[in-house]
Amino acid sequence: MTSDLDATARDILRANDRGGYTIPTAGLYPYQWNWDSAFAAWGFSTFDIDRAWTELETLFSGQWSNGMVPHILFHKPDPGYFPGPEVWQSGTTPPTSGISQPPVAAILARLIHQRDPENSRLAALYPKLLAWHRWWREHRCTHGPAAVTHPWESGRDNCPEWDPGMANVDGSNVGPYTRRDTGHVDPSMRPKKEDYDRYVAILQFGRDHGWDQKEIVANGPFLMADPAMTFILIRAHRDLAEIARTLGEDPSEPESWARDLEAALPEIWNADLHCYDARDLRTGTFANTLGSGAFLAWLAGIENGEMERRLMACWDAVPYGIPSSDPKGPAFDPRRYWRGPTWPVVNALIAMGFRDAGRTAEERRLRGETAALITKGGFYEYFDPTDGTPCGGDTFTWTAAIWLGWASPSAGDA
Ligand code: 2M8
Repeated sequence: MTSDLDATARDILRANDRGGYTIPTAGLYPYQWNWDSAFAAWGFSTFDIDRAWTELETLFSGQWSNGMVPHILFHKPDPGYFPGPEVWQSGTTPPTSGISQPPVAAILARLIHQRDPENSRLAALYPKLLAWHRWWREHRCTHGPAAVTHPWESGRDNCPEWDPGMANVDGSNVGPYTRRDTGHVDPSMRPKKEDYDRYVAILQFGRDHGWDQKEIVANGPFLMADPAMTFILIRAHRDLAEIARTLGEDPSEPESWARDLEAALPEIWNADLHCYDARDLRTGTFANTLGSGAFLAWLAGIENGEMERRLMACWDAVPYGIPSSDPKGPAFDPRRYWRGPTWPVVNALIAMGFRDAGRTAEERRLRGETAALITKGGFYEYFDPTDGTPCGGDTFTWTAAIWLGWASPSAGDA
């Protein structure tokens, strides 16, 4: 069964296609973003499988020689976004940012390959995926759990989990700059100026050290263990191992990386919070805040009763989707970006965990709530989980993609 909304979602992907890559939404995000692009590929795979593979191939065209796949690829100059290529100074072709983003590509490439098992394009991507996952292992998992060196690397830019690490970043000397995001959407839905000053300060440290990964991890202004990144990596390493098996390659390396991350989970278990929690690796302090990071435990197949009671209470506190921070917590801000809103894209990842664990009721509930948001509000970037108000950018690529791949009735139960 297809619907008008399926047609609209396909139109959004086509309209945001810039020729081999898809921008998240015109105006606000005019370049190729890493995890947005992997979701775009999944969306394309429902109606144009060749275009899906091309999306992933273009993403990997930005891979650095050290294996990192950057969080933004600046294929064509666009003055509408800050910070652009002249600020990051990657020195690469195409110019890119200097940090990465959640490695969901292997998770989604596996799903795309299941739709197109005879296609050899996955085989060509495999060594690139493996090199990227090795980069995560060598440069972000040095302390046990996966760490991020910039809030933008997490993809959950201003979530409350980063507050303790950000408090120690000096943003007072970054010099003048002009934000562009607040010209595209309501500023009350965006990170604040003090956040941006610090984002720029962390960027400047990396750039001024030639994006030397060892230096950034050892002495950079921000280093926090991220439950979300840890869970995403566990899942992505396992899916990469499955891809390896399918291709007749040796799966042992990604399998061992997944096991090592699982063994490190006690380091991010916050017993007072009854959940996994972000932790400042410079000070050892927990964020003491329940956020999307904790919910992604389900994506990695991690379960325990104590955590589950806590997470379900948090979800039950709002009618629409999983909130990006605890609705009863002091930081909850239902329309300010990653400080409370529900994100269809995160809901889709959590639902993959539900589905794999045979938790049909939870998967259906989350799918139904996400579908209701999109049906009523449109293909927005994210939504207020208390009343469903659409927020941020409109005609958003990853919302259209997860509609086609998961939330639409036409995607089915399988
Ligand atoms: C948001 O992040 C960018 C910086 O990378 C921004 O606000 O300028 C986040 O929601 C991120 O997860 C997403 O990939 C990006 C594009 O949709 O926007």
